[in-house]
Amino acid sequence: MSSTAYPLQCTSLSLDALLHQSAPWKNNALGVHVYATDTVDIHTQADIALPCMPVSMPRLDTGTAICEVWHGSEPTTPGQLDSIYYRHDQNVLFGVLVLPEAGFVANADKTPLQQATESGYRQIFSLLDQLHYPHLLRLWNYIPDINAHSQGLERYVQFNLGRQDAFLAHGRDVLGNVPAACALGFEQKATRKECLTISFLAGRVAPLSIENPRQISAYLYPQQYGSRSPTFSRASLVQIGQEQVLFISGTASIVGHATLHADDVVAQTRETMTNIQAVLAEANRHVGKPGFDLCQLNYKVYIRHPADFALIRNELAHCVGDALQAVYLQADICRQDLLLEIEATAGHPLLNLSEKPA
Ligand code: 3EB
Repeated sequence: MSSTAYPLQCTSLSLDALLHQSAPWKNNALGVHVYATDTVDIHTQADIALPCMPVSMPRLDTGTAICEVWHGSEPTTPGQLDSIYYRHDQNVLFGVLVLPEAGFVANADKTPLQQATESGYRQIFSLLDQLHYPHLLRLWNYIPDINAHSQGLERYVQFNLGRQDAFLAHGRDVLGNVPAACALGFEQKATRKECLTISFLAGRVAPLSIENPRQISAYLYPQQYGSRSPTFSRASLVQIGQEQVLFISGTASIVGHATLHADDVVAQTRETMTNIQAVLAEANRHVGKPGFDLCQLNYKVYIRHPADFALIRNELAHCVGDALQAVYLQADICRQDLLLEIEATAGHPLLNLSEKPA
């Protein structure tokens, strides 16, 4: 945790600390991601007074919920547009949408999830236009039952259709200049309908979209993964004030466009880290020395089978070393044969004048 005056930071803390402890940066908070098994509580915690994205994913490294607060170095302004709750400062806009599919009726052309996705992304683009934050930096997409099929289509494919349609409808690039993202699934519970849940960071300076030379760009994946390719880049390098922030998208054991090591979770972990290393090397071509290093990143590790947790953590510690900072969540990955996905973030002063974060 740190309180240096960085223009964009993410601080992790418990729900209790978020609600009850005071910290100077709380005045500068933009919004929060809450990963917790029972997110019912969170919906009723109106006193958070922050855009809050509840994601119902169990944490595997400890039993407790984790809150990740995005904050800057100046007070923020709140607002709401349609389904989006947002806050912004001069540099960045953070927003959250929770979209029930029940609000949409299946028709001959589009499934409810596809419509919910398209509607959510259209709302995001309208907000960015209205508030003049034209550039999407990073998106987090959480999709109920991502691996299931409905109306003859895999639900992740439905999501990709709706997402790309919205990009095209707003005249946005679907090749090259696209934001960093992740797309994970969680279980639809019998007792409560989970919702398509999306959060995003947008800014005023265009990010640099980074690709991985070991992988085909996701926006060029062949049709076997769906008639519309996923609209995301492997990473985005963003300038925010005097800081550079690197958002590495969800990364998996994919080389070219194919999944490797379908039945070997340790090999998938190693391949994923080789991919992250390759993305870092690409990013570092655009960053002043010394550049980003594996041991500076904050990782989030999505694991399909909880029983694989220890194997994955050990392999990751082996790749990164003692400085490893990671949160581990149980989640569904968008391809059935992927056993894990890892995303990461790092900040870096543009000038070496600023203090280093603690
Ligand atoms: C992959 O590389 C793994 O659809 O937004 C990773 C990051 C993945 C983002 C998305 C999907 C997405 O294809 C899956």
